[in-house]
Amino acid sequence: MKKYILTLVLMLCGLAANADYGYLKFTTTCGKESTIATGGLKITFADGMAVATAGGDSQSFTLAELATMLFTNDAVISYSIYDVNRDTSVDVGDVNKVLEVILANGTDTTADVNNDDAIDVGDVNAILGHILGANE
Ligand SMILES: [Ca+2]
Ligand SMILES: [Ca+2]
Repeated sequence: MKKYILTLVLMLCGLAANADYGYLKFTTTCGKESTIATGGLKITFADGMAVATAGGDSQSFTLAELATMLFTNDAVISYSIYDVNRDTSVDVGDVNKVLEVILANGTDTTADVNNDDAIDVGDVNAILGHILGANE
C-alpha cells in the first residue's frame, strides 16, 4: 500500500467516561488553544494531519503544529477578531471599544482588528465592513 494511513477512532466518550471530561483541548506549537466536545468525538490521523470531529464541529491540525491534546472540563472560547469587547457578538459595542482605546491612547491589541500594529480608524472600518458584510 503506497499510502500509509493510520485511522484511529477513539470513542473518547467511552474512554473518558470515568473522568467525565467534556472537552479535548488542543494546543499548537505557537500556543493557540482550542477545544472540541468529547461527545461522539472521532479523531483521524492521516497524511500528517489530525482531524477531530464531534457533532457538527470539526478541527484539523498538522501533526507538526500539534503540541498537546488533553482532556478538560473547560472549553476554550474563541472570539471573532471583530469582537473587540469579547461579548460574542459583533456590533456597535465593538466600534465603541476601539474608539475608547484610541481616545485613551491604549495598547489593547484586541482593538487592532486589521492586525497592522496600529489602533486607528482602520480598525473601526474593519469592524463596520464586517458588520455590513464586506469582509465575510
Ligand atoms: Ca462584541
Ligand atoms: Ca489596526
